[in-house]
Amino acid sequence: KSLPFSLTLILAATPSLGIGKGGTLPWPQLKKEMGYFARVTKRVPPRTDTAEGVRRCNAVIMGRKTWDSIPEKFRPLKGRLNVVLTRDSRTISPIKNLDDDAVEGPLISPDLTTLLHHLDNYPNPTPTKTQTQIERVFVIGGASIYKAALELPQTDRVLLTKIQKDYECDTFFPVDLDKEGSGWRRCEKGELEEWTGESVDEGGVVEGSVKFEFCLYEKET
Ligand code: FOL
Repeated sequence: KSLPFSLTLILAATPSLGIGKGGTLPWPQLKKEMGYFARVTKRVPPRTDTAEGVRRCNAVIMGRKTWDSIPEKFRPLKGRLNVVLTRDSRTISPIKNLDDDAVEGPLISPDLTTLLHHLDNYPNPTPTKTQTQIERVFVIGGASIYKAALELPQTDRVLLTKIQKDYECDTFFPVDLDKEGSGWRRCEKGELEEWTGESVDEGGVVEGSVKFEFCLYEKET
């Protein structure tokens, strides 16, 4: 991935910004919400300049606890380069070349800053087999990784799903994006649709007894 690049946070949160409980999501499975997450993180933007024959995919960056929270059958998350941040590199290898056959990984990195340096050097220290171009880079949690990412100038976008029901939580998103002076601006529906490639309902989505709304925020310049 070449400089400059940006980071997009993606999360779902309750009205009190709860994102987790006991190592998992606070709410019972929301299929439409999870489907949105999967589609948006997989979808690559329309091709502009890239040559034919270059594989393009997005990357998802997560902390080790978030990795653990993903059901084994779903990880690594398919069709995306998975990067797991952990300080415990004893069992796992350092970041490796992206031109492997299986793009998913996971790759391991000790922290976000180190990882971003590695991404800068992509693609292809040694151009061999299939070239892989990383398109969008998503930060998928949890709380400490969101917090670290929010402090970086590269982080300029947040895809927040507002779950309009309270659940007991023990983990929270660190910033209230709607607060005056937060430095974040909520985008119009059309901007969200254009960036994500999704079409969203103005009134939100209902799943069982739960209502939620897909939102996009951009950092104010
Ligand atoms: N962002 C949003 N909007 N919703 C979330 O639930 C969410 N979850 C995480 C990060 N950002 C999020 C972290 N937790 C899977 C499970 C937990 C998880 C993230 C992803 C997962 O299994 N994803 C599969 C979908 C499986 C399915 O279709 O049920 C995937 O392929 O993405």
